[in-house]
Amino acid sequence: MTPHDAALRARFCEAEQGHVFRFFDDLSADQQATLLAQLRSIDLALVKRLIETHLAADKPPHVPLLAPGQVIPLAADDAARADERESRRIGEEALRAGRVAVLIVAGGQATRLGYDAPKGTFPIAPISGKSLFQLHAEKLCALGRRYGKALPLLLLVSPDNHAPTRRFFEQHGWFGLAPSDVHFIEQGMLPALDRDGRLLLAERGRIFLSPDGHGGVYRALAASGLLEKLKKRGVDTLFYFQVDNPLVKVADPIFLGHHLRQQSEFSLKVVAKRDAGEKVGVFAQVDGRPGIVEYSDLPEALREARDGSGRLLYGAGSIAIHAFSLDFFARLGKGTLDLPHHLARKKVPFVDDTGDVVTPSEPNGMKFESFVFDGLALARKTVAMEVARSEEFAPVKNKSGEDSPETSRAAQSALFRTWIAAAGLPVPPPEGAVEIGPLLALDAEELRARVGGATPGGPLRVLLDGA
Ligand code: UD2
Repeated sequence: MTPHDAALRARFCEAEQGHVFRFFDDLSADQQATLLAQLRSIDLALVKRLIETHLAADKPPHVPLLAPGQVIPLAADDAARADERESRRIGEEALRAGRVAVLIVAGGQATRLGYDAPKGTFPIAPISGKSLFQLHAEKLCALGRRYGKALPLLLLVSPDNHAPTRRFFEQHGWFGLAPSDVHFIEQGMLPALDRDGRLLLAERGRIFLSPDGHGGVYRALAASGLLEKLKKRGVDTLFYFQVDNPLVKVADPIFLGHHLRQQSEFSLKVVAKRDAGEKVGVFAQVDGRPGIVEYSDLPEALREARDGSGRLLYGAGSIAIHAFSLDFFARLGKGTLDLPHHLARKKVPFVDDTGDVVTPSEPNGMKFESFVFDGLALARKTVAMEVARSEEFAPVKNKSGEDSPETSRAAQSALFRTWIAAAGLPVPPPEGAVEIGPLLALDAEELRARVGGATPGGPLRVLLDGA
């Protein structure tokens, strides 16, 4: 052991984490090097803070004061529609000027879907079976074509799924994007702790680490050096979404317009929650600041509470689509404004004192993640805008049931059917799958402009990719 490594070991012992060296002397040189590298990446001061925050029994949890948030409702009258047109104009102007980059968070582990590859590679288009990544990338290509300016694509990946994600893009010719416009940003990893606040070993020579949450994107992006490059290129706005939603209107100009007109630093889209139990965070005032309260943190009574007209009082469900100013990202990325870490109790296989791997039947480990939306409280100005679920949100979360591949494909087909009707084309029967590729049309108006009035000769499959 070098003096440097001995000092590292001393630091871990001092922090009462010396057990991670329990099997060190029996490891091969390579295994020792791997373990030391992992240990060097662990921020012991943060581990100490996590223990103090989440394990100290004498600390009652903070109960925030909640009130419903202010949301721009769906445009329902002429004035609102005129305002929407003005926002669209401003948003389109920004897109034509190349001021917008797209950021997709795709570093998660897709555990609930039970899919053993990066979630973005999951086949989701109703007929072609195009992957989530392909649909998102094709939307970027179509936008670049429409506005005459390519949009840089930033992908948040984890050290676990970085290589397969990059390979997927390479193998598919980057889905038509310029490789120099696609940037992979690796997020950080955090250790899990047992009930006594001790780091868990996944193997004798390996600490259990997992991605640090999408809140890690602020720091990861700042550390990547990309923020400066984007700024030089004239980008000042980021359009953010989660990889799991094939219906996202990428770089929606109306949303971008509202965001820019109000000089917002952090904007978000919401939908009316399907029901009180839907697993989405809600937009609210939290201790007097805009925030999103995660579904698991919303007290039952508030989850069910309704206003005079019977609508859920906390019904503004976040669909995790945001616009950010680049400057806000830079400010948070400095790391001086710390986001909280949320705790999730999970079953974490671990090596016990005798060196055997134990697979627990009950949650034994505490995993920690920071959330990007906790940044809302730090934004100088925010805008929340309601959108129609049927047009913008059909996520793939679970293997079956709600928010599954089946419901997502059905929602895509249903939306495309409305576009076909609006274009004056014969509408396919409700039970069949329908698909309109992003390269043919990004929305109903574009479809109408391209094929409206024409009667397709064959089945609607001909509409698939006709770019
Ligand atoms: C998220 C929101 C929820 C709602 C819903 C809408 C959180 C905590 N909750 O729920 O309020 O808006 O989405 O669909 O976000 N990811 C990373 N790195 C990580 C962890 C996650 O990139 O370390 C990505 C992941 O790849 C996915 C997204 O973040 O694209 C959401 O993660 P999730 O599946 O944990 O969140 P979910 O669906 O429970």
